Amino acid sequence: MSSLKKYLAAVLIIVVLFSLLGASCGGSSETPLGAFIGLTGNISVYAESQKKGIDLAVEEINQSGYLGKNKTLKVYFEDSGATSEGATAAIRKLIDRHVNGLIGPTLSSQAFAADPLAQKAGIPVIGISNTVPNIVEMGDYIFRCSLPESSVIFNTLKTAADKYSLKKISLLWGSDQDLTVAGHQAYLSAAGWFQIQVLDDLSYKTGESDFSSQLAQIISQHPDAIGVAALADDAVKIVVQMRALGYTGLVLGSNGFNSPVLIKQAGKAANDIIVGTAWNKDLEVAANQKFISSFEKKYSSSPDQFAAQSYTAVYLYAKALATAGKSDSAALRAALAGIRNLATPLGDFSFTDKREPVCASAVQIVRNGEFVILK
Ligand code: 1QQ
Repeated sequence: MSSLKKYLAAVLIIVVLFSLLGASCGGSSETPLGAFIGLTGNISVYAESQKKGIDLAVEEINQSGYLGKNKTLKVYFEDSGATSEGATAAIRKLIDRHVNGLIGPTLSSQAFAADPLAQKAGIPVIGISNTVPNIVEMGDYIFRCSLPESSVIFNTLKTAADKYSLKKISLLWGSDQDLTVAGHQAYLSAAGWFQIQVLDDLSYKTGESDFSSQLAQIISQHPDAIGVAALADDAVKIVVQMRALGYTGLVLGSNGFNSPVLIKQAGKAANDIIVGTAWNKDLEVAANQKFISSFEKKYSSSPDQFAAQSYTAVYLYAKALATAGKSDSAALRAALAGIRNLATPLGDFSFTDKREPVCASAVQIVRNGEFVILK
């Protein structure tokens, strides 16, 4: 080898060594995460907010140097639509991309189909709007920061019953979706617990758009409130039709009601809807007030529960990355499982030993086109 070649080879080796050393000693690194949410279809009202919450959190974390010098996050998005097949296709793409952590999916029914793939791949997944029982039980890589309907609806009925002396209610629910079946089940058990009589217990199927026969039957029995387990698009039709039939009383909602889009689309018919939530703008903690003002600044609109939960999920990953000091999926999983009392827009957030969320919750009522806390 000529001395020039030797010299060039030596320079090359030194450059490679320095770059390797740089990467392992605080050089720049970007942790890839994946979000699979229903950006199209009838659940896009939720997923659009979820995407905004994620984008805002990523921007804040990367700009503030939260993860340390030159360490950043990137979230890849895959649209799941509203189906289980869509969710499994979307999660597969993200697993193939070798993301270190996952966020989503929007619906519980999608989580039942897709989360086992994350478990099998050994990649943690945080549900941001899955409220049906038995989600996290599918495996130790599965977490959620969304409160289960069983506890939220229990609180909703208790708060409403105390405030309005409810003695008898009727229920209307979607019989072919996991979350509406779970919402119905939660209302039945809570009503049993508080000794509230259930007069009519009627269901509908996805795709139905005329609810007048069920509603006429329910209204004829004069319940003190009507409990409805439905996604926002059905919920809008149901409340508009019940008001058109002359019902002016209380409506008890479920997690699908937690979108301001429902209030916008149902207009005056939405007044006196009561719904339990994991997040409210009036939660007076610093992390929430900061979230609300940054959100309003970035998007010129107000956040909702779905944005607050997705934003929180990104911070949960950031906290886990900062604690673990490494970004492989197993280390992330372990660090997530150890999170206790993290200040978030959902209040002080912890995971239980079973990877369920512990955070604030509230019961809201729609007054003059706005969710306000029911006291
Ligand atoms: C679930 C839900 C939905 C309302 C989220 C959009 O709570 O599927 O569990």
